[in-house]
Amino acid sequence: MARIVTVGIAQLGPIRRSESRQDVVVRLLALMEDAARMGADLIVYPEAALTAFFPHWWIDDEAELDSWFEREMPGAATRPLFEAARRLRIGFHLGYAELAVADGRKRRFNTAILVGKDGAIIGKYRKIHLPGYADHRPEQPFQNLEKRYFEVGNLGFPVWHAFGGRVGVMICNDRRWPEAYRVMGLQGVELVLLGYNTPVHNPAMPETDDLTNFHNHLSMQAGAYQNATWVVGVAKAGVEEGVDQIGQSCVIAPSGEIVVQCATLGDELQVARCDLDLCAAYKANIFNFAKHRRVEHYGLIVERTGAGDVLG
Ligand code: CDT
Repeated sequence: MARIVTVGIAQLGPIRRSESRQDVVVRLLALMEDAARMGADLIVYPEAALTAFFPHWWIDDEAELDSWFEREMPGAATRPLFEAARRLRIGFHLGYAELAVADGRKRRFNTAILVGKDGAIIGKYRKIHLPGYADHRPEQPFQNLEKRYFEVGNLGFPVWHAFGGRVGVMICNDRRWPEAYRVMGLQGVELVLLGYNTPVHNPAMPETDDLTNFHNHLSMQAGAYQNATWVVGVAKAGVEEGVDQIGQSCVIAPSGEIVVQCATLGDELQVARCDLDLCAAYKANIFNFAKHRRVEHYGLIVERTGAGDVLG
């Protein structure tokens, strides 16, 4: 019997700097209600889905910086999402900026969680590949300060048993790195979820601006095919506080083909029926890692990840 997971991709349009968490959650809930009506098992929201993407501007004041982060999950503003998930029997993926306090020290991460149909958190991922820089570059039209505001994630690339399959989470820039998919592929991943905030313009490499949409799909389609997995990529799109961000949210099959894609740059829901069993033929044949990978000939030092023996 086919293992179908019906996935809703909940693309968001821009979020204003002044928009409250409560107002954003109203938008997220409207998309969740629609997704549930359309039979979705799971709805996927973008990276940093609760606020405008604040790494695009310089913040000096620590209290102001803290105000962009969630100290608890669920918190007062996000609890309605967890309650609705339980009521509607729908899981969700949510990206947010996380402020954790450990040994009296503040730690900031770019985080995403996977929540089950019972409203309980299944797992958490903290972004590993942080783009940009930590210094102020006021000459640029906008900043890319993830290296200033976030620590590198410390949870590896976990894959969880969920929604009848093996589900992994990465965040935005991770999708450009083949090893992010491969570490999950080696754990048998069947469904990769990711959100992104991707400006059309790259101030460091403006000559590639025309290729931003192409590189988005190129990275995710290659990751899906080469690791025999579904990939779900969801954007925060449109012009947000002067930064023009791409859309193109989509669901990609293990064949590498896009099966569903958003058509706008605003809040938009699309739904795809993902048959996890489609992964099996690719995993058993062209990308049968145990049979065909030849790591011992690659000349690499390969490390264990802590998530199990990923070379198994
Ligand atoms: N949020 C995030 O990671 N954005 C980056 C922008 C990089 S600029 C090329 C991304 O990889 O989409």
